Amino acid sequence: MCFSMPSVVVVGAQWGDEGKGKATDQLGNRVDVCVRYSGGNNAGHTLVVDGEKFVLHLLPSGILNPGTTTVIGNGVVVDLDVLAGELDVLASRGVDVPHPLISANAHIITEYHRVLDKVTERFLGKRRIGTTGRGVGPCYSDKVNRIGIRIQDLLDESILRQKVEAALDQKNQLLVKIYNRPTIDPDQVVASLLKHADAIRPHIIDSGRYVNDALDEGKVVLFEGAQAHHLDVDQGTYPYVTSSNPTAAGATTGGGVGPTRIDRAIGIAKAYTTRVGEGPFPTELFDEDGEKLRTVGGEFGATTGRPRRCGWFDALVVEQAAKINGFTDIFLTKLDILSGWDKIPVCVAYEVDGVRHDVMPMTQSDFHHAKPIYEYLDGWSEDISGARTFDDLPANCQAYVHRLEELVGCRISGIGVGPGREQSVAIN
Ligand code: 2SA
Ligand code: GDP
Ligand code: MG
Repeated sequence: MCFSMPSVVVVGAQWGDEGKGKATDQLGNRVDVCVRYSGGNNAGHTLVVDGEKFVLHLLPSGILNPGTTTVIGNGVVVDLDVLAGELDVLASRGVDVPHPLISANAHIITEYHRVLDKVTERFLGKRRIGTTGRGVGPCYSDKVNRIGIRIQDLLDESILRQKVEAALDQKNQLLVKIYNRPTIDPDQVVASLLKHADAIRPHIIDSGRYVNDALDEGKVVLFEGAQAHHLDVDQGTYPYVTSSNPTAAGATTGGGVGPTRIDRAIGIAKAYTTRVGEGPFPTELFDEDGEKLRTVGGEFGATTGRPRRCGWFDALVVEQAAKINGFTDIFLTKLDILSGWDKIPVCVAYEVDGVRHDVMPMTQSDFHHAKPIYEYLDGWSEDISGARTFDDLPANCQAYVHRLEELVGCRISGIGVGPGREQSVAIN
């Protein structure tokens, strides 16, 4: 991937797990500051460095690059136990990384958020969202309800206590009366948060000022998205979405910068499609092709281990993401997984109740009825994992990339041909 811009945002173009972690890590040696701007430890970002695999949930994916300072932005929700655990795991593997800087305004996921996430999903039954159960939705709800706990509250025990008590007032009634669960003790919650205060305190920053100052000094800043466009609470397949804004626009609110400060938006798109959790997915496969994609692609949740739903590339899904996020270019991942099919179907339109749609329909009802209309592209049999230039790719593989480019209306500037940091093809 060529990289000539001072600030860039990396956004998932489908329903997540496109390989954002790898792309972020790969850009790392040219990045001074890497900022996670949305989501929490629902994310699972996989990096493979010198054959060693790391799955990061909360730590920004730039953390393994020695020259990169990492920031957990104000738009992130932070589970302090998970943060400490991730740093411990890296240390136990002999990977010495500096503690990330953390926004004073980032919100904290507490025990009651985790409990509420799980009991709500159980309560919803067939109408469940299929969340990761990490407390992310309830934490963002409290943020919007103005009863959230923020990182800066760790600096003032009496404020922290008051806020936890206020937040638990209603929740304890809900837990007992609606969900038939025991109440949660505010003192215990406060103690579980305060045990992290000493470790966190030196790293708390005004992240908006920090990132803008870095840009003023000419530093290269990368904003790392979690989840993806179609899981965005505003732009995605609502209600089957996460509770934050993973889109490029989310990098402004969640990273604390104005829109004029981001020069480039890279969409990360998988060469086929996956989704984990509930919600519509027009190209989903229920046959042996779906099973083959899952097995060969290793499509299992990087956080929960859940099998991912698999299907063919849906050009309408990626075209929509490219348009709304203003992608300057796309990095196409996992093309190596498509070696070995005679024909590769690509969804080029939908049929909805007898009507053809060339772009994603406006309404949820139509999208739920969308049936894919496929174009069948010629496949290739060669193993492409060793390719490093576009010319190394078989002709049919090159044609697949060019056709996707045409369909989504955006330049493909790089291709992933394996999980390793070096397994990429840059296209100039
Ligand atoms: P939540 O937990 O409230 O954010 O769940 C709401 C929906 O968002 C989906 N979601 C994800 N989809 C893909 N990947 C995610 N991260 C993990 C991974 C997922 C895993 O990297 O594999 O391990 O299961 C992620 N996080 C949230 C979720 O499935 C719901 O549809
Ligand atoms: P993220 O959430 O977008 O960072 O993606 P995940 O880490 O959840 O899932 C992507 C998976 O694909 C991980 O196991 C990566 O190691 C792997 N991966 C990323 N890019 C490629 C690629 O180009 N080829 C192959 N074979 N695997 C890849
Ligand atoms: Mg993931």
